[in-house]
Amino acid sequence: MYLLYTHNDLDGVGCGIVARCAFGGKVEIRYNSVDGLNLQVERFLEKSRKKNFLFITDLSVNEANEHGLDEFVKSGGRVKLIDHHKTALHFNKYPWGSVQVEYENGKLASATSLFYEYLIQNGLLTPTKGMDEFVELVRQYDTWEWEKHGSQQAKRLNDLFYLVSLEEFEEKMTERLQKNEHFSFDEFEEKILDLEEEKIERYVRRKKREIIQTIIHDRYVGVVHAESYHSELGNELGKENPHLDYIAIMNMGGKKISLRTIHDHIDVSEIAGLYGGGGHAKASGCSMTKESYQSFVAETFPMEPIRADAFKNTFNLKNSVYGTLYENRKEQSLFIFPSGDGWVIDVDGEELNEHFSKFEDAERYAKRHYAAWLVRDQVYIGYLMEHIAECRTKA
Ligand SMILES: [Mn+2]
Repeated sequence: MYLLYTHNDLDGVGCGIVARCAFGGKVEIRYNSVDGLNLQVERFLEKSRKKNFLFITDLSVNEANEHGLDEFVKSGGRVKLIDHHKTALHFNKYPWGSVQVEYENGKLASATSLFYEYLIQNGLLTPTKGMDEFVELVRQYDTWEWEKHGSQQAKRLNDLFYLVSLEEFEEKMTERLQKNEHFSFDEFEEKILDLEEEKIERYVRRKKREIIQTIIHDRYVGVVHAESYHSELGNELGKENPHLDYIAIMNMGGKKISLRTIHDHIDVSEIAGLYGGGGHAKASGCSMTKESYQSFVAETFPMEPIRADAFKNTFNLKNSVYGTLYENRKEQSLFIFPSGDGWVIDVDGEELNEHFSKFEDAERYAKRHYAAWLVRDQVYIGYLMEHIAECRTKA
């Protein structure tokens, strides 16, 4: 009998699906949260079932279990831990550990792709085209590569995973991979995925109006409250507000915080680490502690959300030689205009000392320090008219 203890996300369940394809009913699969795995392994070690072969994928164990498993293997037990998180690399010192973050060609690995290859190499599974395609979609989703290559199929696979129950997903996909030559969605799935996409779009649009800008630990943060669609939100809000270092998503009911960034110079796993959490450089999370509640929730509660830039303008445009107008919640007017060989910012009639070589840098400054947004044409024209009038009176 085989046992598989794996993660309860798409990559973890992808491992479950290839295990089903390889072992059929001869594998017992347990899907775990990051915290749940250690309990599961403790129980396994208590029983110390040497007849079974234990696979652990997409997750790693704590120190006590690490030693426990090593003792178990030394006394004849069979274990294989396969993971792709860089925080698990130290398991490679054990003959039963196999952790690989990326392939030789520079592509990032996922637990499903590593486990699939392991099963093939050990003669436990015969690869098929359909399985290759499925595993690649899981890998692209889990490593964020789908974003770069715009692989909607990978994104939709993950959406579908959350639309049906975990058990149903495992069963359906296993059956499909065993039957069909190529991997694809059926007509009904395509339909519900289209509906889901529209729903996410509406949700994200609403959340764009709720984002609060603040500074925590010297980083500019966009704080938003949301129960679901964290990756879509983190991505969309991050792209819409590139002046923010990262986006923090509050799940009050679950008492959890998700952190997302689109920037390469920010590592949100370090920020999550400050509050006892962790994860990847671009996506991480932590529990909501008293301390993080204070900074992210209590202190931002009285603040007003920032507005999105006006997007239908024909006159008040970014990078304009006539100047570009911004405003903020304090009703300050920020006018960015070219001066000399660069750009300067005028705040309520006072020119700032800072000089910027690019418009984008000036705008970033205005958005970070003043939480400002691009105003509509109407406001811009009013501002210009007023200033012309002022010039006339002075003359
Ligand atoms: Mn993974």
